[in-house]
Amino acid sequence: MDALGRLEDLPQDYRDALSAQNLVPLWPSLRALLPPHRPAAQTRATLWRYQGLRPLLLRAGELTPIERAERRVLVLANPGHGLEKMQASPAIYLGMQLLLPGEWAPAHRHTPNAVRMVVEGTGAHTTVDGQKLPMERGDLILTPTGLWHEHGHDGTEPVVWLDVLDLPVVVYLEASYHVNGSRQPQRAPAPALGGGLRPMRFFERAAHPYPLLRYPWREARAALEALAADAERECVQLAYLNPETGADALQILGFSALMLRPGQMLALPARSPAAVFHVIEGNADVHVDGQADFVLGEADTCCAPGYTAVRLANRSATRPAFLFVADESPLHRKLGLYEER
Ligand code: GTQ
Repeated sequence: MDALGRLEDLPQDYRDALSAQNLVPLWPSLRALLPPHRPAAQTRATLWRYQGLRPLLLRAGELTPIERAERRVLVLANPGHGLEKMQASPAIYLGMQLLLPGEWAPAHRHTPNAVRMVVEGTGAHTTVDGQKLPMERGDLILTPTGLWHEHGHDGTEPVVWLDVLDLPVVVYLEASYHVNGSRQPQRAPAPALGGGLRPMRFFERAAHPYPLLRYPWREARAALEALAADAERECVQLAYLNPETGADALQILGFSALMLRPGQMLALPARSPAAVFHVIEGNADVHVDGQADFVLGEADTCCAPGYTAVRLANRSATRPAFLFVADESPLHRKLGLYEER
């Protein structure tokens, strides 16, 4: 088949006439828009080492008071997209946020959804929709779209957490905005949910579309260890779900916790969504097919583009490894684009 015509093949007066009427010929760009067999990804397999970013984040604590930052965050940006885009993948934004003892990150709400994965320190808390949620290492805390949230810190050491937002896709949709608010009145904590039981009153359905906002690591870790006791089970992984609906915890990005047994290797199929891996405990090797071999230590974070096979390995012979995984699969499934190869 003949190669498609190029822009340069067209006479300049014709190109100028098109531009003057905001028209563009398709054929010179057709192959770039619709490449053969697999997408052309800008997302590059990228590793962000905690030991590298931590001193810079603490220095931000000295350089910029919280009042001048609102959220003191260093963004984990993917160079394939350009650092200024501040995105890890097409739909995932990652940031490491620092809150120092006594600091207060004031209330706001915004259209993008956020989650926090607590990396280090104790004594901080996030108040989401009036519920004060303690932040302990490894906890996953949801800040769904539109809910008020503010962060405080009653402890004595710096607290750091990983923010995961669907910001890039919300920005792309020109739907990203925020509203500032004042300190939220605190409501009683949400009733405990467990074993499929929830307190109720006759004639009243829970109105809250997000009934569970905090997933304590203590519970997730114990559940992973219980799953791992079944030696037949190859993939020891738990999805963070909405306990009332059984759907993904949030609408756009998906979240899970994964355990690698000592010495375990786990081959993940190439899937259309991009994914992020963050080590909660232990060490993990992450091989991104044809792109990268990363060795992740505790609190390290990496991303892998979509349509790419990934191999995870725990080289420790004695210690399990625990990973937090964020991916774009809810979005891909809703759009009918989800694929496994
Ligand atoms: O903590 O509310 O990393 O609004 C980016 C935007 C964190 C937050 C981020 C935010 C927040």
